[in-house]
Amino acid sequence: MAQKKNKKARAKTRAATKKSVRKVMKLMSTKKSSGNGLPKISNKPYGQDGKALTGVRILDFTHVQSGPTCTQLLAWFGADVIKVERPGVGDITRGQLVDVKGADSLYFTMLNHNKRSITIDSKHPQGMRVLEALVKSCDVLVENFAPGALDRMGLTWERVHKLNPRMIVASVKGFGPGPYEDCKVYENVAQCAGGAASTTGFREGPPLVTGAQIGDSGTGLHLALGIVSALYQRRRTGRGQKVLCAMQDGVLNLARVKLRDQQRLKAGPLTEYSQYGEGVPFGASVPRSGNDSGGGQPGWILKCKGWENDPDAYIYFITQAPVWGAICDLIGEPTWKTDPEYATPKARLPKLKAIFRRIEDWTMTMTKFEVMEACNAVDIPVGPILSMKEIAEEPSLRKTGTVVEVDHPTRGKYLSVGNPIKMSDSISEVKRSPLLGEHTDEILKDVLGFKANEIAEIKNSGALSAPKKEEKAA
Ligand code: CAO
Repeated sequence: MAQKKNKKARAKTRAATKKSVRKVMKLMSTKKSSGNGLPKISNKPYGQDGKALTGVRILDFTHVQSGPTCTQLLAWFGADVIKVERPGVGDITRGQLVDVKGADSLYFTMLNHNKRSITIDSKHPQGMRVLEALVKSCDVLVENFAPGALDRMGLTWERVHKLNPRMIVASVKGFGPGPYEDCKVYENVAQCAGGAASTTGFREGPPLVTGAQIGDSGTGLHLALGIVSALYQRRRTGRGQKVLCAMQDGVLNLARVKLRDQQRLKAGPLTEYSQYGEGVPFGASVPRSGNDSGGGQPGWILKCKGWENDPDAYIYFITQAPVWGAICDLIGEPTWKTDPEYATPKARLPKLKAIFRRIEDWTMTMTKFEVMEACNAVDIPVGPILSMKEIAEEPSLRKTGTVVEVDHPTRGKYLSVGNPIKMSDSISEVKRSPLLGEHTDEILKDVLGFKANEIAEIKNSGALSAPKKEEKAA
């Protein structure tokens, strides 16, 4: 009796899901909608008519950081993200940099919010049966395996496309086609190969990588844009496509101003680099520019009160031309406003180092926040160097949901970064990351529609668990 009831309930859920997917598809179909090919304007209050990606289902075959960043964003925008993980182990980051024994690491939890987890051994025939069912019922497959790994599993583009011609297959790889395409790549490899490291750091020192994960999270962001664009194109063409983001390309895109400067070198020295003012000749490649600003407004990091003991008591100070007069007044050098040696940006270029030293004499008399207050009052752009401690405690970031506190059943409360992209009609809630395989059963039943005896057969085969467990049909 209970079994019959369950069966009925599942059939009802499946029918409801199919109905709501049909509704979304109908709305997405330009032919059937009204006006300019758009549906009627919703009369529901903003933030209460679903989310941007409601109705989109993602087969999330990502691991470590680059891919998970991408699928986490899609999940925040309302996509149903089903993370496929290797039985028993899961995403390797679950167990990396562990701070709470026995709990998923912050590395994992902070990159996998709002997702569901299913464990599948993709190399097991029954595992492939489940994966193929997922391919048929999802809109996008996202993966960032080493080159060739997906093909070796049997999920070549041709196979996926045959199973589901509407499927978008989105990949992060270290390099695009070329001499390095078969290489495995991590964050810092990409920062180096994408041109960022050679242009970061001080001229006298070695290349430097940055703490911002421009290779991993940066490429994940690029991939997310590729995916939503492909979903948009699919509304017109009806078919899926491959989306590839190479980490080298993503980093280079973010370092594009340095390729700009590489070409400017032909026209003479880069006058806004402090090296020019110091009389140091330029070589054949863009040099490391320390804390020089990357644009036409010179800037530098200056000490503030307390710098001797606080490694973050510094401020980024920009000598923007239109507020030069205000800077001179603030630092007590009013004659610099009219002195031809200082009055124009061109005259100042060769002596920027000395000018910043003079400004620093002033900034050192105040805390970074006092400097910020004094400068902002007269529109001088400055940036306090905020430590991660200060960011974690900043009330305004908590208020906007950029820093959020999340509760987790095994690790307790922790801080995370919420969705940095704020939308007025698609409001993100941050939900904790899934436990390994937490949603295996509900995905098999409710998403894929497997019957109890089929689920038992799949489970008994060992394709979803490690070590192998015997289970009987319910
Ligand atoms: N069931 C069975 N096998 C699975 C599986 C599952 N659910 N999920 C993964 N595997 C297998 C893969 O099929 C692969 O097996 P083969 O090599 O036999 O084909 C194996 O696990 C390892 O996958 P991998 O090579 O991707 O993993 P790795 O740890 O050796 O390499 C990384 C990691 C990140 C270097 C590599 O995946 C890569 O270069 N990815 C592309 C670039 C990228 O995203 N880098 C950023 C990582 S974040 O810093």
